[in-house]
Amino acid sequence: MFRHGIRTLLGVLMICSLAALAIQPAAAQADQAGAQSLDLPCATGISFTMLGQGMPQTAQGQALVQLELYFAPGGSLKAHTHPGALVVNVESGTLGFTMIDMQQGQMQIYRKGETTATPVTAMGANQEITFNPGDWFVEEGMVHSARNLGDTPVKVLISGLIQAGQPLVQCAS
Ligand SMILES: [Cu+2]
Repeated sequence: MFRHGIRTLLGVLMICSLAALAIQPAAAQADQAGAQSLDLPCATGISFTMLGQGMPQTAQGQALVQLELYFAPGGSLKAHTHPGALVVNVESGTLGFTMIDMQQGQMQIYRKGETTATPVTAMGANQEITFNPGDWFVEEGMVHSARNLGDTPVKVLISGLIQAGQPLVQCAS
């Protein structure tokens, strides 16, 4: 009788844990499996997976890189720069992006399905821009910050041409 009670309890626990797995966002969990966490003073809740990299002969001293970057809910990258130009494509979640100092850089923004860039003059410094899946942008040289605005993970696909041997993300002091 007692043993039967324990078996029933175990059965209930197993069903509960299966149900818990079923309600998790399966795609986001699977994509981030094996991701490396980005350990920098300006990074909170950020991880990444390197997808590929190479050294183009036509761009001496530059490395061509491709990676996926993940922002956990509440995750952010405070003021930082990159040592080159990046194309950033939002694959899932809602990303907030703030230009802090644009003096030496460039930024081009394309909304999902659009073939012409949104004029950057419409965006002031320290004004947060929202990006949704399908939106993409080119960023180069400026100081900026980014954060997850939603309660699901943000996944971005990044292709970059950066100075070889330099860290991809550099915290701005
Ligand atoms: Cu950045």
